[in-house]
Amino acid sequence: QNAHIIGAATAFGQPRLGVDLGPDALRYAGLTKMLKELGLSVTDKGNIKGNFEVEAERHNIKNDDNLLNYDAVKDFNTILAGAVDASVSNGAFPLILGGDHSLAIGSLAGISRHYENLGVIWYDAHGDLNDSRTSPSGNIHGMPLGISCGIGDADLVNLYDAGPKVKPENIVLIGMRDLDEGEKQYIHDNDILTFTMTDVKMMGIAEVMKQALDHLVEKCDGLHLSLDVDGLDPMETPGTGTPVDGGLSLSETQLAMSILNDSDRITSMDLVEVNPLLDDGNKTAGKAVEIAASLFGKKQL
Ligand code: DIR
Ligand code: MN
Ligand code: MN
Ligand code: MN
Repeated sequence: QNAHIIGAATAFGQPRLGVDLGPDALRYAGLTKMLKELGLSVTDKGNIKGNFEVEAERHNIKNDDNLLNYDAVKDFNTILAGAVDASVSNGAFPLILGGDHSLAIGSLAGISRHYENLGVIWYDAHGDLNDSRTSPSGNIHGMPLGISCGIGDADLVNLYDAGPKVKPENIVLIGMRDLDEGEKQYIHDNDILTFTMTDVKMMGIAEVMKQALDHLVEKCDGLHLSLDVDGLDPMETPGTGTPVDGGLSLSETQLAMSILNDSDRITSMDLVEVNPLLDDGNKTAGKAVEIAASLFGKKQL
């Protein structure tokens, strides 16, 4: 299998600079070497970058609809969608490195062209199902899954291809512990299969992953994993912009990833919200590389 590493070096979806350095932090933590040791052929497509002048000087401007860095997010994701689409067209597995989670607008837009029923596993402390009315922050990294389902700003919903990219019945949320009221309402109204941290602790992550796969494998023709490192506990992954206590451990996440590897069904991945400027050394990127290793088949014995 050929993996394409696509660096999505954006910080526009939230206010803190440094998450745009996440792709390079993951490279320095040994991502490519690890993937090659697992037998994959790897092509690093380099970084898609935001405009650094804008990032440093004009970062954090809101549009009339309270959306932060709206034009920058839209332009960035249009370019990213094209790169991801090209990788899938070439038969590669796109591994999209963040960057903040707003990049999933572009990754899902590029991928969804290739599937009728794209399944999405959203491994995160947050649902990322806000729109400009329900968002407490105006940060677009709290909205990409909602936008991909067709709610919110029309230009973002119709980015790259017109219309929604994902159906709510093809989504599974895992690790949830910081959902806004509007997001809870959307989850209930659309019956989205959701495993909160309480569910994970009650059932165990292995059972959660089994039920997640049972929900998706028959009806979905592709399975995208969108993994926000804040899904893990901040003791594991401190280098991230919106940490939430009470999260998944590295060992639970490794188990989750090896169950996904065993399923042989995952077709693309986002690995997002690593911010080396907030980190303890480069610890968070190191953990993220271990997570990717388990997804791509690293075994403990
Ligand atoms: C919050 C935080 N729900 C918001 N979202 C984050 O701003 O919409 N997502 N941090 O990863
Ligand atoms: Mn489609
Ligand atoms: Mn999150
Ligand atoms: Mn997220």
